[in-house]
Amino acid sequence: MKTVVIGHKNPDMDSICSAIAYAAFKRATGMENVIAARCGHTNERIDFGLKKFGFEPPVFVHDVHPRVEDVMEHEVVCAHVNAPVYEAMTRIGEKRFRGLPVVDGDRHCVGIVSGFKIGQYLFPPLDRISSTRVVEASLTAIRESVHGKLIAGEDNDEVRPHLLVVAAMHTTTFQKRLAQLDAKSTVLIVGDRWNIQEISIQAGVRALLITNGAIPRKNVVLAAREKGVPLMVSPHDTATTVLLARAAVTAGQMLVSDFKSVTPDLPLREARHEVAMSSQFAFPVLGPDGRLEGILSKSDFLKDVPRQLILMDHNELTQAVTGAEEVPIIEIIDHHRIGVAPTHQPILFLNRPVGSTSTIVANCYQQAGLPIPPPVAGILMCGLISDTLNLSSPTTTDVDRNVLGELSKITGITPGDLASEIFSVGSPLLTLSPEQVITADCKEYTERGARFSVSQIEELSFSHLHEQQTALIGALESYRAANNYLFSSLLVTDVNTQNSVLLVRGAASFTRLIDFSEEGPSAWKLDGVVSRKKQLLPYLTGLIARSAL
Ligand SMILES: [Mn+2]
Repeated sequence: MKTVVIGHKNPDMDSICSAIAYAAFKRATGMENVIAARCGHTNERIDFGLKKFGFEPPVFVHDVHPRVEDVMEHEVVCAHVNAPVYEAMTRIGEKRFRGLPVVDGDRHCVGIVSGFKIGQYLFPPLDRISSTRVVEASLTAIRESVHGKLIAGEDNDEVRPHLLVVAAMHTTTFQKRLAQLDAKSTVLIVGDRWNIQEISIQAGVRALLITNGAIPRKNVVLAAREKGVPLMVSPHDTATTVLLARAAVTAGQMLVSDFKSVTPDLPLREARHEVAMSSQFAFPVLGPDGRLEGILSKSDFLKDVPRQLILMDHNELTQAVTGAEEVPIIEIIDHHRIGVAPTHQPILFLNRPVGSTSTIVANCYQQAGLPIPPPVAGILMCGLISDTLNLSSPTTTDVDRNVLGELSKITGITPGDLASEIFSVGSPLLTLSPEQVITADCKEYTERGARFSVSQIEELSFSHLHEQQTALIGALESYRAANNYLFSSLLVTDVNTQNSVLLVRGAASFTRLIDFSEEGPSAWKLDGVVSRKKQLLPYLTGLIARSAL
């Protein structure tokens, strides 16, 4: 049973980091075969956090619907296309199968050997009953099939029709009979009847097969050598020898090549439909290269899917990995509103109104009395800092503060330092051009006939603002001019300190009214202002009203 610990779709830092850490926690508590997974792509910031503490992004799992490979038989009993059908029949008998897939040297499936087809070969309809005397196989295959020993002459691998003739008659009758046969294709099967043996050697039969383990006389052996007639001895009685000789045909001759196959990744739901519509007894499971990877039988649908889920940082199925509704969910660790679907079994559902799921995972370690390994503590810090904007978001609780303090002790890393590292990665100021920074989140407004724009970006510090400030102001001026605005502005918010810097380019009649303290040319410090809608816009519209007076 594999346990997949997985966060929500469109993963954020918290859902990725908490999944990795919780999988580590479950392993530490003794659970086996636990993996962390994700069902969406990571971003630059997440990759940075993982790499900093030595983790790879978790396995990408886009769909957990039960698939053919989950229940198919992996250890496939199959027959080689050139193997004697007797061998295939033996395996079918041993395993109580109804047939076997047949493969070539590259393990490509060429068909299915069917018990029914073999039955028809051994017991053909009455109008074709004479065909039971013919076996299309090599002499070597016939000898091996009857467990025979070569006494004289040579093995021969040429596959061709051989006529099985049993000499169970008087010598003179036999001579007459032999004269009517094509000696060159006759395999003569006889017991210790030395005169019959000599006659057939002289007639130049294709091979002489002596039954009951009877050791041929010297003169017979010599004659066979002289005439180049292969002389074989079967340990079985005549009736058994004939039967086994017939089974010397290859599996390849007894196969149904018009068969239905399935692929390992086919959803089980679709496979069930296909199987129900077919009379085939089993379905070879073929990989993309056509090689045999498994076999699917109808009884496989009764098996349990060997996979279960632990949902991290979400509990609503709409946010969960595709197919989650068809797989057992054994645990949910979350800090969101509750919208979980009813479950069949009682499960562990840990939902705490704290700032991050990473906080809850840290609590799990603490409650179990297990030490948090420093790399795990590191990514838990990443998840916690990222979800709570380094404890500044209104969702932050004392639990988060305490946990972050503990994690910081374990890693020896100051939360503030880690926060600035995390938020400087993939920050708009570092990854976007000044023109892109202006337009990434830009809103246009009209007030008293004046049009203007207010853009906003969020950073975790102003450390990258100062070096970009001149370029940003230049970009604002171009943007304002191109759109003929009264002014264009950019609010750069430090989500860590909850302060902003406002850059404005526009008519002097407007900008001279701005009464915040200046932070260089065309820049002002707006301490405590983070909301464009609730804080900045009322201020700006107030200035417009005053400038019009
Ligand atoms: Mn979260």
